[in-house]
Amino acid sequence: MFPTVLYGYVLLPFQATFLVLLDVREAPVAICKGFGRVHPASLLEWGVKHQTIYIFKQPGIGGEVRWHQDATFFDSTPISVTTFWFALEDATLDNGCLWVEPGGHRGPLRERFLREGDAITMEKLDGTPWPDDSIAVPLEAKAGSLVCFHGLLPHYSAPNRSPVSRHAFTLHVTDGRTAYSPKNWIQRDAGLPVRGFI
Ligand SMILES: O=C(O)CCC(=O)C(=O)O
Ligand SMILES: [Fe+2]
Repeated sequence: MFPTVLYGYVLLPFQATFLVLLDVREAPVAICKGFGRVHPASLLEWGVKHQTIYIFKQPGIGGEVRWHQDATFFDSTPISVTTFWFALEDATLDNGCLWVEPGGHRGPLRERFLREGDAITMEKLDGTPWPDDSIAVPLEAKAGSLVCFHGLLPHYSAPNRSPVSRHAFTLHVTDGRTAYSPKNWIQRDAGLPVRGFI
């Protein structure tokens, strides 16, 4: 049941409070229009939110998030997941900001996380190695900034060994016109149906 604490994350069933606090309702729409990819028309119309997470990266103990692509966890046909990551506090090199591979969203999906009943597996799709850390670029972000990226973009974040926390709020959104895989980890039931922005 929600909320569930997972590796320093809290999965939130509702995010209206954050949307109001951050005044972000329009930002994702503008950005998705700009992407001009599978959902150019209107995120308000077509976007469906599958997961909202409050991420605590606490001072000194905040853990690493390894290289991954968000489409691994939010598969759809065609791939449409877009990540909206809001810095609730300044994210810096010291406290574990995001790192990404420039242009990496043009590469293949490497793996798919499958949930079938109680069984979870990672299906290998492509042998392309994760990028060398030396080519990654850091995305330092001031509190209140939005970092938005394609679901195929490889990204990671380093541990937080600093005395300063790095809290963030993230939305994973797919295009409601695509087929969301029934084997994705996050599934909604009638009691907690998937929702759009309106
Ligand atoms: O904030 C982080 O450390 C990782 C977040 C992430 O991978 C995501 O929001 O997709
Ligand atoms: Fe991610």
